[in-house]
Amino acid sequence: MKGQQGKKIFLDGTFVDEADAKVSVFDHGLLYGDGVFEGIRAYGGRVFRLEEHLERLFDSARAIRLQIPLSLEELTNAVLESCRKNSLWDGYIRLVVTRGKGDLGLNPASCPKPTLFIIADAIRLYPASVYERGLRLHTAAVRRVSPTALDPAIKSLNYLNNILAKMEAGATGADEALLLNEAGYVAECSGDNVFVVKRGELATPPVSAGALSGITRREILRIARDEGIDVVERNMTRYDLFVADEVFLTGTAAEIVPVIEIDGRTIGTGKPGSLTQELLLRFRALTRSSGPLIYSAGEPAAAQAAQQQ
Ligand code: PXG
Repeated sequence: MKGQQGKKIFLDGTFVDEADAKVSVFDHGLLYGDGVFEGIRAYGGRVFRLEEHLERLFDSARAIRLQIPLSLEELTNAVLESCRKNSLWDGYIRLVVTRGKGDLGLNPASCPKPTLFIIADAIRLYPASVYERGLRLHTAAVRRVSPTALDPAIKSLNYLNNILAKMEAGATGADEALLLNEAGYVAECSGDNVFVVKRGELATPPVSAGALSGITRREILRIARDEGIDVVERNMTRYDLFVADEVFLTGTAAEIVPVIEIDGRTIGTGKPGSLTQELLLRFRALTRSSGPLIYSAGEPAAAQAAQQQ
C-alpha cells in the first residue's frame, strides 16, 4: 500500500500520523455514505482552483444540511498546511466531511459533530499509457442516479452507482464506464465529464443531464471559448459519441484523457485527436500558473518538496 510511512493527516482540527488517522465505525459517513468530498490537485507547488473546489464543497454540504465545522478561510489554510506537512509539490488532496459519529439508524440528528479530514497524497486514475494511446469506454447498463433521487451535482460519499458502472466496464476489458441518465442521454463517466468534438465544435452534456459540474469541465469550456472554438452544452446520445471526430474525458484526478473506442466502435481516427491535445497543453499551462502558493518564496521546504517529486 502507498504512503504507509507517515503521511500527516488533518483530522478534526489537528494533524495526526496516518496510523492514528482513524474514524469511528459509528461514523455515518461509513454507515450510510452520509457526507461530501472534494478531490483537488496541486501542480508545481500551487493548489489548482482551490477556491472553486471549496465553494463546491460548501454547496454540496449545504444541499445535505451538513454544517462544515471550519470557515472557508480556515479550510483553505488547512488544505495548504496539509500540503506543507507532507512536502507536497505535485499531488492530490482528498477532503472529506462526514455527518460524524452517531447512533445506529439513519437519523443525522444523532451525530453532534461532523468528521473532517484531509489527505494530501498522490493519485493515478489510469495507467500512463492511456494518455498516449487513448482510452476505451463501455456503456454501463447501470444508469446515472436520477437528479430526482440524489442530485449528481452533490459530490456526496455515495459512489456505489459509479463503482458498479466501473466494474461493468472493467469486466468487458474497457478502461472506463460511460453512464447514461434515465432518459438514455449521456451523463458522464464514473469519475470524469465527457466532451465531444464534431466539425470543430466542442459539446458536452449539460449538468441537468446528470453530469457533475466538474472544475476541469468548467476550465475546458473557458479555454475553448477563449480560443474562439464553438462550445455548446446539449443533450447527447451514444450516437453523437460514435460519430464524433474526437471524444475526451476531464476530471481533477483524470485530467484530460483522449477516448479512442466506445462499445467496440473506433472514435475518429482511433488516435488521440488534435483539439484534445491542444486543450490538454493549454490546460497544463494553466495548472502551473494559477492557484495559491503552498510555500512562500525561499522557504526551504519548497525546494525540498520540489526535489522529492
Ligand atoms: N464526475 C464525477 C462523478 C466525479 O466524481 C468528475 C466528474 C470531475 O470533476 P472535477 O471537478 O474533478 O473536474 C468527478 C471528480 C477521488 C476521485 O477518488 C474523485 C473524482 C473522480 C475520481 C476519483 O477523489 N471526482
